[in-house]
Amino acid sequence: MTAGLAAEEFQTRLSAVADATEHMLDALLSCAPLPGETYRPPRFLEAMRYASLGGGKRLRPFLMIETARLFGVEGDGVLRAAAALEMIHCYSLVHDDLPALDNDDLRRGRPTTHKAYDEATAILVGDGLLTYAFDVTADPATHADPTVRAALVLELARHAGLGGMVGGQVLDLEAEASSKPHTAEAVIKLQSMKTGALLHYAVMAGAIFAKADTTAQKALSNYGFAIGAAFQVADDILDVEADEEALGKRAGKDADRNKATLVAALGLDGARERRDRLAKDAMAALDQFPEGRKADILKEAAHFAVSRKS
Ligand code: GRG
Repeated sequence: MTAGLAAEEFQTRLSAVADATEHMLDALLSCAPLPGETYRPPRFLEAMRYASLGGGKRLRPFLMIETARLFGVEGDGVLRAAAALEMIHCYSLVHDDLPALDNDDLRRGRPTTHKAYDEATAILVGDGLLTYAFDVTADPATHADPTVRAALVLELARHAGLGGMVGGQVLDLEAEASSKPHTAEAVIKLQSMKTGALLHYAVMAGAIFAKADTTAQKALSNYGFAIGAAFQVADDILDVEADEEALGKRAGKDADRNKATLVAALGLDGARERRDRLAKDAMAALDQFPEGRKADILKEAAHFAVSRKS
């Protein structure tokens, strides 16, 4: 496959996965209560839908779905697991935008959830999405094998919680409040948790879902770590280089807030160099997959993670 063809196929697949994720989220966030639920409060459901529908690149669902597809596994089950992951991602964005955290007015080119509704609703929207993500992942409709479902739930909790995304957010807040300069080592660690953990889970969940063997899981884990790190350095660089309209959120805010970024720790050129090296590492981790196993599309995802404009 030529590089140009892979890029074109990547865009087609990304947009197909984004549409499928949108439809799955739309169906999951319908007003009909599930067995065991009592009632879904309409205004609150509308706010949960506002926070999760109609925007976003859907890169995490894409990585999960395409990783499972490497092993010939596709369908509604993996799409449900992917939509659940997107719910966790959307919850993190809603909470991250709150006045107590980043205090942002704009997300995905629209008012943030607490601006469109109110703060209490936005906090509860995050809680609702977080909880529902585990419901959807653990539901037998997601995978027939209970050991796979249990493994997905465990990995999701480990990547999203205390020692993963939430822990990374805590380190980020501590770094922001500190007057000491941010070392590259500290920034790399916090970014691997805050942003990298969900991207790593996306890849690992695809492998777990498809019951990939240990060697394949190891290679995919290396890919997941590298693409997660590359994605966040690219984000640090975009915050400096991109304009707000393209970003769909406020630009230049990292420097204003003494954020622990790799641009601050390494300078713009150093951050660019690291970004490009990580993208190469991510692609190299996939070299062990034979031709025809569709690894090219995941390689292209690494390229996208570092060349995107938003
Ligand atoms: C429990 C208070 C509380 C917080 C939850 C807020 C939080 C933990 C974690 C923050 C995680 C976070 C917002 C990391 C930033 C990651 C990042 C670069 C997000 C943007 O991802 P994209 O570009 O966004 O994939 P789209 O809009 O395309 O989905």
